[in-house]
Amino acid sequence: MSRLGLAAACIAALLVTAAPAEAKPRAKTVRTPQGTITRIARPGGAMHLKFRFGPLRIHPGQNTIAIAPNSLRPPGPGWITSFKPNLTYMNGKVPRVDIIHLHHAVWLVSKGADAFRPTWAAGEEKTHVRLPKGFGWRYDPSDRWYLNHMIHDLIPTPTRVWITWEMDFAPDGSKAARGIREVGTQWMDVEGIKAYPVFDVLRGSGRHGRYTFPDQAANPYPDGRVRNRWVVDHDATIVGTAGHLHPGGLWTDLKLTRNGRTVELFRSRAHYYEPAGPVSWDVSMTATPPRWRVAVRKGDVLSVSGTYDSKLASWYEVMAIMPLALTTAPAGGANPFRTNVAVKGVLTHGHLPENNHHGGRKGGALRNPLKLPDGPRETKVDITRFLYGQGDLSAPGRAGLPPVVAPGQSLTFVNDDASRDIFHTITACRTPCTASTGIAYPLATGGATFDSAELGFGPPGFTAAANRDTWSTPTNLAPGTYAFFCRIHPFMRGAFRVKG
Ligand SMILES: [Cu+2]
Repeated sequence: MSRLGLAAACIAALLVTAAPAEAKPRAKTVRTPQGTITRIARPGGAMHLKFRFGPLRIHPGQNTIAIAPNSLRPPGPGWITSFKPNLTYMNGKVPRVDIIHLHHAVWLVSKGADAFRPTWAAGEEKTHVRLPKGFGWRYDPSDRWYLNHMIHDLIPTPTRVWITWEMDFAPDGSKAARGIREVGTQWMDVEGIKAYPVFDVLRGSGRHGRYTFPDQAANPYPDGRVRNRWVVDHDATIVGTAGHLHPGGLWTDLKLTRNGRTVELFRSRAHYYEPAGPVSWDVSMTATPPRWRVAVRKGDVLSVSGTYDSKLASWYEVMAIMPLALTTAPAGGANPFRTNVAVKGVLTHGHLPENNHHGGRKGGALRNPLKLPDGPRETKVDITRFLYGQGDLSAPGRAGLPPVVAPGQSLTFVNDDASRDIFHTITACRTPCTASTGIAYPLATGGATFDSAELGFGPPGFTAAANRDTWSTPTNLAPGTYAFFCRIHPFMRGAFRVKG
């Protein structure tokens, strides 16, 4: 989900929940086996809640998904009015995004006998959600909460982290809770509700350097079930939304179709602070402004799409999600066929310091594969302990020379680290692919477009793993030297050569 940015709404923003409150004497922290809960009193009997879930043990190079019951919740029945996720080390410091990456966390809530529904979510864009004044998500102590999280370690070093989130909360009976109208999260995702809802964007696909899923996909839903739509089942008001994308993502769109007419409701744009453009997590999404309300009717069809850059690079395993905050309480709302509701959104945060390491600097220690002599003729390369067994650009001597295959032949990579739940990829990168690693480098920019997917194993449909540990290079590559990297551990670089 990216992570996933999200759950709907607006942001009056960062200022509202900023740090000074911590110094107030009325903050009270409770420790539990699952983490800590800090309660800070606010006017009108409201409270600001801070949760730290963990500590979570992060294994070397992990990119796995976990799901666990979540007992870190408000102290009693009431209303949740904002949500702000993050990730920290044990000392409270936020990890650099090129080292530890919050791929996603999704807060799943079940009420009574209902199924678990995704209600809030976080991705590396860390969208801060604040419902418009007067609305809240209902919390009851009988609700069950689960947390689905995917934390990605980009280096071979283990560590420990907390997943953190902050909520503003109005307990029942408090002045702050008076008149609050209930909202629910309607999850809108181009891939529907899945544990790992991803698609690929290949360089050169789409039109004019942009690709929209599912609109421009040849066969977006092979099983025939259209997943990016929801038929509204009761008259309601949408009070907010914001999109979630991965690097390369430009915007998500929310549209409504009624009686054969379709209208845009909102475009959530990715605003990149990244100097290299739309290529990294140095980004913030726009959310709907606080007064935005759209009335929808039973039978309306809502749909979402995600538009990505397809000029700069290929983008693998990306997402496009756009949860809505929806209420069935009287809340008015514009008729989108009479009023243009697709207004400009509001950024949810500025540049974050954890995104300061962009990479791409030349002159590092890696060997330039274009200048290296031929390595041995090989049919197979093992990947062991974060090292491509032949042709790794960090390897000295003969081991670092690019293995050679004849035109029409292929080279097979085997990920021996898969047995330790470490996934690797072989992803084409423009040669020489030797610049420094950061959030914006390397990218999938090879002259040839190839990608192995994540070699490794996991419960099918639940993880990023391809459920195989081998991959063979395409047999149609022209003679030349091909550089590649691992998308999961981008410091890993290698090369091979096609030569008669
Ligand atoms: Cu790797």
